[in-house]
This record gives sequence, C-alpha cells and structure tokens, in this order.
Amino acid sequence: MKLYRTNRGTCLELDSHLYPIDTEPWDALVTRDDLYEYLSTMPDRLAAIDRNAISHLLAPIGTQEVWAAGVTYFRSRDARMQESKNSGGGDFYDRVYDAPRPELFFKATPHRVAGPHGKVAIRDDASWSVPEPELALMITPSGRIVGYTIGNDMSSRDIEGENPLYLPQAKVYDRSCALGPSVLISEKPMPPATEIKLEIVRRTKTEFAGSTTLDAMKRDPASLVEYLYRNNSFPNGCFLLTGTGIVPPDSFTLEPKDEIRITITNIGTLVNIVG
Ligand code: DO4
Ligand code: MG
Repeated sequence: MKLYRTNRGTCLELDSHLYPIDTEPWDALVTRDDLYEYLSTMPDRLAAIDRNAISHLLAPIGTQEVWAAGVTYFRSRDARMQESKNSGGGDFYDRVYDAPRPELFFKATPHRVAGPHGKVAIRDDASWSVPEPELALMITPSGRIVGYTIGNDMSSRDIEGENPLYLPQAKVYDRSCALGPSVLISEKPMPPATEIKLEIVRRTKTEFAGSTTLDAMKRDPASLVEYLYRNNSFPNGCFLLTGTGIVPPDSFTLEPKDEIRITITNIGTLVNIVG
C-alpha cells in the first residue's frame, strides 16, 4: 500500500488501483498511529481513478521536519574518516560508529525538499558534492514508524571534511534534500534484504552506480527514532533519513544536469536533476 502526494491531492495505491483521498489533509493523515488499518479499509468507500488523471508527483511531505542519522554504515564511516583526515576530525566518525548514541542532525524544512523529478542543488561554495541515497522513515508524533520513502541527503564533502563543525552548512541549504516518489505504508519493518541502489547519469552515460542492502546498516531504525524523540517533540510527525551506505569514489563530484536515480525495493525510484 502506497501513499502519493500529487497535483490531484493525496492518492492511495492499493492492489494496482489508485484512489484519491480528499477526506483530510496530508498532515492529519500521516499523524495517525493507525494509518495502515485506516487506509486498508478506505477503498471500500472510494472510487478508483485513472492513472492519467495524475500529471505529476509532489514530495510526500506536509509541514514535517526532516532529520537525518549519520555514520550508520561502515562505508560512510570510512568515507568520512578519509575526507576529514587532514582536519583531524576522522576520529569522531570512528567513535560515533561504535557509540551507543547515534549521530542525528537536522536536515531540512519542507521548503528545502525537492519532489520526484524536481531539481536538487549543489552549493555554489562547494567543490565536492554527492547525493546520499537513504531509506527515510515516516514517523508519527508518538514516535511510531508508519511508512517508508526514499531520501536523498545531498552533501558537500569538502565543507564537512574541512571541519566537522561545518556539518550544518554541508547538509542544510535550499533543495539539499529530496523525498519520494511514494510512501510505502507498512506495519512491519522493511526486510533486511531490501536493496538501495544509486545511479548517476551524466549525458546519457552512467557515471556511477552502486548498491547496498539494509542489513548492512549498523543501527536499528527503531533505536534511531527512540534517540530522536528524547526530549524532542514533533506535533505533525517527522521524516528521518537513516544514513547512507553508498558513497561514490573520492574522484567523483556532482555536476549540473546530472540525473540522480535512487531505487529502494518496494518503494520505487526517486529521480532528480542537479540544477
Ligand atoms: O557525519 C556526517 C554525516 C553522515 C551522513 O549523512 C551519512 O552517513 O549518511
Ligand atoms: Mg547522509
């Protein structure tokens, strides 16, 4: 079962049919702890619409904040230690990878988030930029994970590598995040074999491709949520990106017009253009 935000409002996909949900706003819907059960019975009361009625998809976000976890995969720990070795920051990444407390940081407000086929940005003052393909959790105000989508945690590696204290500048700027295309609504955690794939296409040629699976993640999503919600409230819920396990080689940096394609099993493919 998948939720979409579209030019025609919120739509539910169930058993290959698409149903418009005009009954309540996005925020009211995604704050429900019983979202799965609630949506499961909806088709009994709704008429399916033709897919052609949808001309484009929007980022599946209302007023939620987007947060992110870092260094949750060995590949990310490794890449960060490398990029910050000259600034003396490398040790921090190693320590957080093994510490009970995860790295959690604020990533984006809704206006900084691009939707499917929207433009994501590289900073004008950065020289080394990468996308970070991540599983994103959709979490209710009470801390329940009710859905999963794809997140792109766009990052400026040179800025973060210069000094770990520059992390907010490396991570938070206009169109530094993308979400979509759908939110998979599920009562169960995503299976460990779930694959995350990244492909970066430059002028029709694949410039980089990589993949990982969720079982390579060091942390349990529920424990990331537990830390995030400690002394921290989210009246309309929030999204939490769970970290990247795919980092292109150090010789790679994004360029304008690159197409970033992130695929996660059972969620879909999030496509964005650098621009
Ligand atoms: O420690 C910096 C950020 C790490 C991150 O965004 C990731 O591992 O995905
Ligand atoms: Mg990240």
